[in-house]
Amino acid sequence: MSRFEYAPAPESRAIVDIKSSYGLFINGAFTEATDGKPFKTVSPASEEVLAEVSEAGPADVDRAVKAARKAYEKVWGPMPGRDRAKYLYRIARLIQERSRELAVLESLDNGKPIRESRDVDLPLVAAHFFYYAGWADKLEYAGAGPDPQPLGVAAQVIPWNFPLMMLAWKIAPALAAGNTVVLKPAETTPLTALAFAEICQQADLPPGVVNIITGAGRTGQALVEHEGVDKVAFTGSTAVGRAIAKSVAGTPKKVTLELGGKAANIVFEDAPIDQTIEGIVNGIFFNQGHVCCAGSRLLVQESVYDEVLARLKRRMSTLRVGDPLDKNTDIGAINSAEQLARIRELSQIGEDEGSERWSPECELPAQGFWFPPTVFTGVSQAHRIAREEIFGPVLSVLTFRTPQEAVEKANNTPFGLSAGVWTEKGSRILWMANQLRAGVVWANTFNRFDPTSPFGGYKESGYGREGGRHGLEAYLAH
Ligand code: TAP
Repeated sequence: MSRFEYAPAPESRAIVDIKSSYGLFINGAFTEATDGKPFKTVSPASEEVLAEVSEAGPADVDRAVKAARKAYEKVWGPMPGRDRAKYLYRIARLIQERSRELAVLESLDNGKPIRESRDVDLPLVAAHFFYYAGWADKLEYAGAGPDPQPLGVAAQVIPWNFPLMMLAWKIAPALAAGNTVVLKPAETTPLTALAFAEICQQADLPPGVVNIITGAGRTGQALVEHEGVDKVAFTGSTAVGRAIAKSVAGTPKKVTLELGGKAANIVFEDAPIDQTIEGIVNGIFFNQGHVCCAGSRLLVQESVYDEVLARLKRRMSTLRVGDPLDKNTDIGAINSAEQLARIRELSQIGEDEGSERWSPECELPAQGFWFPPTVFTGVSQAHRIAREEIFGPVLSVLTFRTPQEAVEKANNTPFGLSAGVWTEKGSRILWMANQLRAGVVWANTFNRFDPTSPFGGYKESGYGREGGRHGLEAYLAH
């Protein structure tokens, strides 16, 4: 595969104002970390250092939790829901106003194509705040009884794949329900969370209601283990989720975990073929496959296997990999060198275990972290690429003959976050949706999100739901 020089699109880069260094956002102001060292955040597309960011140590975590506690007790908890709603609406509008800039910042720090951050992430982020703003004065209908009460201080730890969207999923329902928050973004993608801190200032949100502390895993650990925290909300890997569940066991803290996935995307012989091919591509190559609910296991009915594969490969050959800030880019950069190493390692294991690997001819930039769209055929259920989350643009294809066999194969995973079904038959969609052990089942579409829909997993994909009325329950005392 050839490599070319990467030159970021200058005109879009110009609309963001990235400072050379950032402090922590505690009690409504940016402050220096007292006991951590700064770290660098880089653009994964160019490896350019974007900014230096503070690492919060235990004393900083303590300051942030205390600020959140004070704001909860003195201001936010007692505030009438209709007044909390005003702040949330204001935040939603500011996100809309700054959405171009936030989309560019997200693409720079994360590596995702601007078309996705601009047309998917940012509209959903704003929609999430609008949606939960509407709930703030209607909590008695949230399903937590006639007199729902907030939990207190929420510790929220999020991953790098949808930095601002995961922030919105966490912060909007927590604030609507009357909680205050301390949020830690992922180490590789802190910049949009810090821009969100500025938005909280612009919105005149009372100090301490939202605190953003940056850092690596140990900052997250210190935060969730802090005894001043009432609620832990985590999105990330199953391994870290398990460690968090253990660390809070025996404490009064309430926990929700959104963890990994290995979704089956199931194609029946009567599926509308053009739409299905687009759905397969969107299912696995959206956001470089850094998607917990990615359709990473394609199950194709044997009778249409040859046709689906041929058309999928043809479509994959048209995908453009490269500059995240170029509006024509379909697949951006892999978020970090570590993630790239993991994708490479699992892909090599796929070959070693006997699956056939295919990628289209594709030029990759010389600097940065890149992986071509890849499909593995001849995959069996025992192969690691069929069982483990790769979290990259890598699709494993398996086949089935009967709907029953499709269900058995789809459910043969420790995960249970999402699944997709492609068929013309409505009765089959309903039957499959009942049989599949997955929190979300998409029919003739994939990776579709909406703030009104609950989202979350079965089995090792975690517990609790985010989105919709159910997303509020996680932040209310029952
Ligand atoms: P993780 O390594 O689990 O990191 C997630 C967050 O937890 C990061 O902010 C991380 O900090 C922090 N963290 C790491 N160790 C911690 C600890 N011991 N205690 C508390 N916090 C800790 O996952 P990732 O690599 O960022 O994200 C990829 C994973 O997230 C995938 O498995 C994916 O499936 C899952 N994911 C799930 C969902 C849903 S909705 N189910 C959504 C997105 C992603 P650092 O980044 O600084 O290490």
